[in-house]
Amino acid sequence: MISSPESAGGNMQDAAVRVGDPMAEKSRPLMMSGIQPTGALMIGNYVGALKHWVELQATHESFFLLADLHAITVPQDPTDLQRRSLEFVALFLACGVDAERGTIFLQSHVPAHTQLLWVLNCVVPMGELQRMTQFKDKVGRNAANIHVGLFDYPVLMAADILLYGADLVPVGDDQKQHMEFTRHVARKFNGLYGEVFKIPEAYTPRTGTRLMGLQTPSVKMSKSDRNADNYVALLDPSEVVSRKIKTAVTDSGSEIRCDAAKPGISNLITLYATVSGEDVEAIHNRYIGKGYAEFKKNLAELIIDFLGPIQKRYSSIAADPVMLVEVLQRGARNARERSEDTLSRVYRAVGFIPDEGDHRRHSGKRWLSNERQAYIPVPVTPRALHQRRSIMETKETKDVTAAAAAETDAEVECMTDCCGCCCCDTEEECSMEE
Ligand code: AQP
Repeated sequence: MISSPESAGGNMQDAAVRVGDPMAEKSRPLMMSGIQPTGALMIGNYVGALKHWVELQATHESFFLLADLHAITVPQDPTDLQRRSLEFVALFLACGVDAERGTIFLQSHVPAHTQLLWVLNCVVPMGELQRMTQFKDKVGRNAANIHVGLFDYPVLMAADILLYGADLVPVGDDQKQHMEFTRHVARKFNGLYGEVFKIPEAYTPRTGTRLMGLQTPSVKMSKSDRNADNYVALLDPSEVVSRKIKTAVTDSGSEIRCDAAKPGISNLITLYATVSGEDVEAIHNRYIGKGYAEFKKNLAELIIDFLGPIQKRYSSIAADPVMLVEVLQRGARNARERSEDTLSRVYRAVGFIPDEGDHRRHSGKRWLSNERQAYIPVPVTPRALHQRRSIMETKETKDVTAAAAAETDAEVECMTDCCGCCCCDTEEECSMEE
């Protein structure tokens, strides 16, 4: 069975690191993940993200991002966006995310995200962004409203992750390409300016990481799908869940078996396996000789049983908006502290003069308006120096520039063909052009 809020509480009791011990927190690996406050938080988001947040918070220092800056890459009603942001925080807590142990925060409360975005924008070639699957997909869905924000989305996501020095990023299968892009941008920046960013790993367990639409199983289940029958929302009442599962698209025939030629029933079996924790093979065996109607009835019951405790906890948590705002304020303070540290290293690496706050952070001393104090040395590797010279196209580095251009072309080529050389560690891992 997928973790319920109760089982999440159990993990908390057993965990070796106790709340309120900041030094112990910082010695753990760091997990960073985010969700946009768009649409209705649904079971795909739980399976692809929240479930892992709850599991990993016991072993990782955790940053949970409510990506409201990302949310406005598609038009949002301002009142709805505010309401939904608080609703999502309440749902995170109801699902077992622990605001004492981890940091839950709003992206718009932490200016370093957009500040780093700008620096990374000056490193990322346009061509790489044009090839992003989600960009192409969203352009298809919002042909009348294609703007720079939508295009730049993966760079902001890279900034979100790199600011916190994340070791691990739990994402659904749909976000693997953006994760690979983030790793690529980090390597590129480090190559140019020195080892500033940690290279994060995506965390995407194999089973059930991409649920598909109930009515359109060829398209991934999405929380802002215009057709609400395509997903099961975490707050759907029981009768709505029953109806959505009952009317979910199945395929011709009656066999309950995963098959590439039967995306409808395969998706429902994946959903069943994820919610029950059972093997797909065990489900196949149990339903031999049984029909779609019985299978769907059992699946609906399973989901209703799973959602029940979450909805109950949500009702009491959502009744206390003051507490929710406090969670976000505390989260913003933590996130600002951590992210400003990285941003100041980035700024120094690219050659910006440190400001007063930056100076204090690095030397612990009071800022004096003395020019010498402004120049905090930037650690530079010979390789970074070499690459930067090649970009600046000085006379003596003309040949180097040509070599770097050829390398960039090869890199772009690699992304086009998705061959698993420069933009990925292994061919299997490469998802730049899924
Ligand atoms: N169908 C899915 N199956 C598994 N995991 C999924 N996720 C989303 N859909 C599925 C995971 O949930 C998190 C939500 O990320 P997001 O809000 O940043 O945006 P998204 O990936 O674009 O998710 P949606 O649900 O499709 O949102 P809308 O419709 O608003 O764009 C991510 O970890 C994602 O992998």
